[in-house]
Amino acid sequence: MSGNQGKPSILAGAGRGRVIDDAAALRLLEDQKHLFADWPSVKASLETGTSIQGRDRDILDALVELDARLDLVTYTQTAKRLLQDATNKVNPLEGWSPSVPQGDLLEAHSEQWRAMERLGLREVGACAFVLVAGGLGERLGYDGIKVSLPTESTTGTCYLELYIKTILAFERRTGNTLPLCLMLSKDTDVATRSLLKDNNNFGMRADQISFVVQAGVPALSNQEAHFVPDNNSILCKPHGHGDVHSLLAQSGLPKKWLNRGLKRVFFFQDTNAFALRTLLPALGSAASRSLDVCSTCVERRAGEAMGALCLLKKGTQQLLKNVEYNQLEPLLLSTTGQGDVETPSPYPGNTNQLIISLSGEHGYVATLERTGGRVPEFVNPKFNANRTFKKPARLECMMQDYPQLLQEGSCVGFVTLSRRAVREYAPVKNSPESAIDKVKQGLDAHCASSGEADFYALHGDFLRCGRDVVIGGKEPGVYRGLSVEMPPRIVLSPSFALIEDDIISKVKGVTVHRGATLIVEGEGSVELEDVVVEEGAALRISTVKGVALRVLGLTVKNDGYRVEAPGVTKAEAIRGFRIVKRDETHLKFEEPGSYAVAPLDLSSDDEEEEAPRMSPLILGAAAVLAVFLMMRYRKIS
Ligand code: UGB
Repeated sequence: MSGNQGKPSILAGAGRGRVIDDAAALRLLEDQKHLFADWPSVKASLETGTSIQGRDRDILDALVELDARLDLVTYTQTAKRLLQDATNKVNPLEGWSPSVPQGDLLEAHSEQWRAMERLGLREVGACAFVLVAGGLGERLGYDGIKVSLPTESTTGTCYLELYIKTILAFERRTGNTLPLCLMLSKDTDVATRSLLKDNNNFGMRADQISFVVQAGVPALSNQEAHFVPDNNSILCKPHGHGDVHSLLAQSGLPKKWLNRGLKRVFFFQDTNAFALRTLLPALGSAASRSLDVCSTCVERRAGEAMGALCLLKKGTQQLLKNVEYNQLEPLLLSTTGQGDVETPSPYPGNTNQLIISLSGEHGYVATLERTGGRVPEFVNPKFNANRTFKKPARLECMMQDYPQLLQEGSCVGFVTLSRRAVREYAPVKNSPESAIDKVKQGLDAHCASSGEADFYALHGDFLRCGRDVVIGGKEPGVYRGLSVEMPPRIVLSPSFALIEDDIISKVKGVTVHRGATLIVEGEGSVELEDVVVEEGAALRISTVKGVALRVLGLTVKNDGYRVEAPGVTKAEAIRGFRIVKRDETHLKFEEPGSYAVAPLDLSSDDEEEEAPRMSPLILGAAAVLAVFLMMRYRKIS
């Protein structure tokens, strides 16, 4: 893998008065002579050590900067070899035969799932978090940074806020301050840092958050690995999320985390709102099996843009590997004669959420020290009919190829998470147009509107862990041409509940009808008993730290929130709708203390009396006071 490990560039001083006589340097520049407006003059300046000016000098400077960072000789050698293979349709996994690996399978709502959640909650206090967020949302058709996208439009909480709020909830449950590292790129760096700054890091301390920034690698226009001029410089493209390992190795952060007693690192991606919710059962599974690396998987569909975990064998060699979605078909065709055609696929689907142990001989720290975190590279050129490139390619690498750096004796595994109501994985990757194509192929849409519907479906299914919970039906809708069934819009903050046990202990007899909205937000502890949110109505419960609230026997009827045509924001445009608050019942508690909401239903059977009725709420408030006084009396007594 490329990387110059800080060695000076063999091109240093080129065009600036230094004689370049290093054969490798001259060959490298000769190979890229198409970049220069006047190669003969450049060549002369290299041989004589004269300085040149203008664009060609800028190109030389750009090559020097790239070589100092990447070692361009190795980069172009690797590129030529891989591009040759790609052009000749050589299957990089030639000779490897795939079989279905054995791993843990956890079903939501099962005792085994809850047991793993409990263990995960104990272990999460020793976890560091790494979010790879360097990718731009090209496929999504969204020009902003993906982590600023709302996970749902009811509260508008964006991905980065949700991730940070969940880590802070882990902290409150474990008492440990936990680090978050973001891998950014030149495309996402500035915007992500200002999103955090503008929102006061969403409540996280600044010293908890660190950044590593990936730089691009030269784009390649053909199989000779010719670079592409870009004005007075060289066109670079992202090198892939695999950079995270070499950048963390250079940062020294993993060692610091290990020295302060942390045990594992959790790697996750930018637009899967379920990522940190699925962490706990997966972490329990990884810890219970002392895995050095654990991949989190879900059931996979044929042809899905999701890698598949395969146990690959070649002679005596054996490897548990994520076979990426562009490689799976040729591998299966060449070995089983059948392509990637089965749904569900026998091979677990890689959600690219990795749990890696920090310590030990096969731990992350030792492995990074030994390998520099340089995971294998690949190329994925797109060809025209005449085998020329449709668009420039580049060397890429993937974070899930980290296990290939491990040595004999390491323990690599996976856990498949399954939930009947909704798949434990709802990335937002596709524009509405490409989502429509995916659905036509029988695949999940994985776009903003379906991601939002899945979010509500998961929270509704989570709420069902409580006794006698009823979640109303879905409302069909068509958004930007895509049919999406919208469940009741339930948003449960991570501090309300993290694991099924939390719901079981806090929720009983709750009904959220079709088209209704239930929001439980804030850091207080909330219990719900016999609460009904009528069709289309909205109940919002907001508490601050130190609030203990019981909501008892409450029926909510109001105009609620409505799904309406999108407004002007890009986030609404890619969704095809917006949510508008018409009315809500908002129980807001901003002072620490114990509270209960229990409206007395004075509506007696003899309705015809038409007695002047005091609004239930006033009565309710009186009840609150009464209960409050009683509890204070009890507390005092
Ligand atoms: N990313 C970076 O930070 N830097 C980069 O250079 C590129 C990406 P994509 P991809 O979710 O189902 C992955 O583009 O790579 C970040 C797995 O490989 O969304 O096509 C980017 O910001 C695949 O096996 O996905 O596919 C984002 O957070 C499967 O798991 C993340 O990397 C697939 O994700 C992923 O980038 C999936």
